[in-house]
This record gives sequence, C-alpha cells and structure tokens, in this order.
Amino acid sequence: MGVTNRLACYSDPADHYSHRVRIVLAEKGVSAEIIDVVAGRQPAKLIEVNPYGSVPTLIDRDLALYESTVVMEYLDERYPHPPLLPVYPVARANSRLLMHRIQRDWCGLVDTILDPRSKESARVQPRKELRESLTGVSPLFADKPFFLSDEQSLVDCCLLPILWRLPILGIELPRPAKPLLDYMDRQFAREAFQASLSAAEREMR
Ligand SMILES: N[C@@H](CCC(=O)N[C@@H](CS)C(=O)NCC(=O)O)C(=O)O
Repeated sequence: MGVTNRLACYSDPADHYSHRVRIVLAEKGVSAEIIDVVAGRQPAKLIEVNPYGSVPTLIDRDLALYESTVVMEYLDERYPHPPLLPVYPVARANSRLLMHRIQRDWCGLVDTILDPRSKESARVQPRKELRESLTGVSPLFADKPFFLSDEQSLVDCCLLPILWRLPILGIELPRPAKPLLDYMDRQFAREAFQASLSAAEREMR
C-alpha cells in the first residue's frame, strides 16, 4: 500500500505500542494515514524504512521513525498543542521515568500474556503479577485526573493501551482498585481516546 498522506503511521490495530501513537495523534487532533500491519506480515515499504520492520513506525515526508516513545516525543515536539510532557525539566524527567517504569514493570508481562506463542500455563504468573501490581499502585490515581498529573501526558498514552486490554489479558481488577477503575472510566470516555481505537480494539471491551 502506498503512503499518500504527508504523515502516515504503520500500526498493528491490536498492538498496544501502536495504540500509544494513535492516542497521541488523536489528542493532538493530527490526521495521519493509518496503515494497518498484520503481525508477522510487514509490507516491503515498511522494511525499507525500518530495519526492524517493527510497529509503530511513523513516516513524516522523508523521515521514518520507530520505537513508540521516540515517535510519541517527536509528535509532541512537532505538534506542541496540547503539550503532552510538562514544561519543567524535573517534571519532564519524572514523566520519562514513569514511562520507563511502565515499560520495565508492566510491558514485559503484557507482551508475554498476549503472545500467541505463550502456553496458557506460562500466562498464569504474569497475569497474577500484573493484577497485583496494578492494584498496588491504584491509590496513586486517587488525587489527580491523570496519572500523577493535572494534565494528560505521554505517561497516560503508555498506560491506557494496557488498561484497555485488561479483558483480553484475562485480568479483572478487584474492588480496592477503585481509584484506578475510576481513572479508566474517565479516560476511556474521552473523545480523543475513543477516536484512537481501531476496530479490533473496539471489540476488546
Ligand atoms: N519497543 C517497541 C516495541 C514495538 C514492538 O515490539 N512491536 C512489535 C509488535 S508488538 C513488532 O512490530 N514486531 C514485529 C517484529 O519485530 O518483527 C516500541 O515501543 O515501539
């Protein structure tokens, strides 16, 4: 498939890393051609611009960018409104650290559970760990509308794709996780979040 828009994004409609970038695009109100990539069947054009053939990959004229955090930060700088990182260096660094922690503590678990090659028995422990970890951090969501912030940030853009997938991850959060469940209700109802969803993602809930 050819890229006709100036801005295009190779995206797997079911992939949580691709979802991060689609949320940023929707929050910024930026229109991009979303090119669906089925796992394991990367188009030749994608391999040409990204040696890993990974998604998400963003194309902006001659620029090809991959790694979701690199893409998200580029979009935030290229389309500054609304800003998705705080202004001050300390707060920016803290946001980046939170994104790193989401990656290290949770993304590995999510990827193992969702990997079609994982045996059901290999999903049990990561599922338990993720459920307990999310329940444990739930009080952090009580005081602010967004994750430790009064404003939407890239941290939310990393977290929401995981939370949206809880039903397909086989995770039901317990009642004590109410602050996190309320956060999910608030965020999932946002117009930009709804606009970010692919057809496959709509079917996940
Ligand atoms: N760390 C990467 C993860 C992206 C990633 O692993 N993408 C997978 C899909 S979940 C992919 O494109 N795999 C195809 C491949 O590597 O051949 C990011 O944040 O963008």
